Amino acid sequence: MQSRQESEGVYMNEKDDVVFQSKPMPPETQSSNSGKHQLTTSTQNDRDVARKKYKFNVIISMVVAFVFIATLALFGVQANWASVNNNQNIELKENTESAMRTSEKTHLDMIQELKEKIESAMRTSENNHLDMIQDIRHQLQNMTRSSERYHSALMRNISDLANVDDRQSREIGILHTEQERKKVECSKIDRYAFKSGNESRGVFEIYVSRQKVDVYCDHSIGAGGWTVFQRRMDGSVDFFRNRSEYVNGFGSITGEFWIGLIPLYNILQTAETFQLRIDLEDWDGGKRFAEYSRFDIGSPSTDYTLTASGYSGTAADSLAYHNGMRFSTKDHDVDGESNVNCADHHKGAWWYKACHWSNLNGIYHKVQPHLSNSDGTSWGSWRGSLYSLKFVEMKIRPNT
Ligand SMILES: [Ca+2]
Repeated sequence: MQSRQESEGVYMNEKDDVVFQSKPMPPETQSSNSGKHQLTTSTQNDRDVARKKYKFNVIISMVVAFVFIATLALFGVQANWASVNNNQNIELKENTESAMRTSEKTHLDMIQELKEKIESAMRTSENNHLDMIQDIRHQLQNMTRSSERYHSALMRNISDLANVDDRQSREIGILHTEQERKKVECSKIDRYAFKSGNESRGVFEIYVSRQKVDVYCDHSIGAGGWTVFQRRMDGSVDFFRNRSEYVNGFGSITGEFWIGLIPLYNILQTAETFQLRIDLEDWDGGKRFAEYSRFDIGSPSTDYTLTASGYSGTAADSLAYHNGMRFSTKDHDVDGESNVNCADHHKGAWWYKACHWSNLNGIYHKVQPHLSNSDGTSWGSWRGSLYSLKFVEMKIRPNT
């Protein structure tokens, strides 16, 4: 049996390639060519080989085609699966994206809502805080102003007190020791401990302004214990002096003297209340006295304002007129007469008003009556203001 290819004829060229001929030669032509028998046998083999090659090639081609088709099919399935997967992925992606968009929108809405709430709360809180801060600021300003006023007033008071205390401490001094506290005036010391004189009248040692000083004690009157703070007896001491001299004292303890406003004030601080006695004597040998159950002088800041009350005695009261007045000197006019310097006009130093009923620190005139401006050592209620007394002694004693 011949194949279709045999019938149509196949020839090998010089290179043993299979050549197909569209019009094969007729068999008579081939068989009639006897001279070429060997060549014919060889050609037949070649044809067999060619057929085998052809079959092989056909098989290979079919296999290749099958493989190609199978591959195409496989790719098609894969493509189809890929397509399906791709669609599913797209759908999943879209769903996911949708869910994400929804979630994102929800979160954004929630965030926006929270943000608005926080901002609202912050605005409210801020307003409240601003109100509170403003309120606190006002309160602080008020407190600061009050504190400043209080501090200013306090500093003025402290300054005033410091000035007074400083002046008082300078002028008065402070008693410290037990000994100092015990021997502060004549009623506190043994009348036989005199330095000069005798147990009735004499010089004793006490502590005034933190220093030992001699005072003159009068134990001859009543129960004794009088501390003498002023004496006039012979005109040997000038009493027309300035404030500082009257503050600190001057004169001779056994003669004429003024103990000093500060020592006097200091002694007056040693007991609750003191009494005052004034002994007077005129040039005719007459003697009178005036006693006051309450006597005191104020601190330096009051200019030693006089307190004298509870008069008794024989000389009548020439001190009541001066009660409550400040102590004036010729260089320190704090009297009650605005048009006159009483101390200067009446040549003394006293609790002048306008101006006096007594002037026991005035000029010691030895001829009476003197006619010069009532400037003598006068006690008006006894010998009048134009009479200068021969003897004057002022003394104090604590009330018991
Ligand atoms: Ca005056």
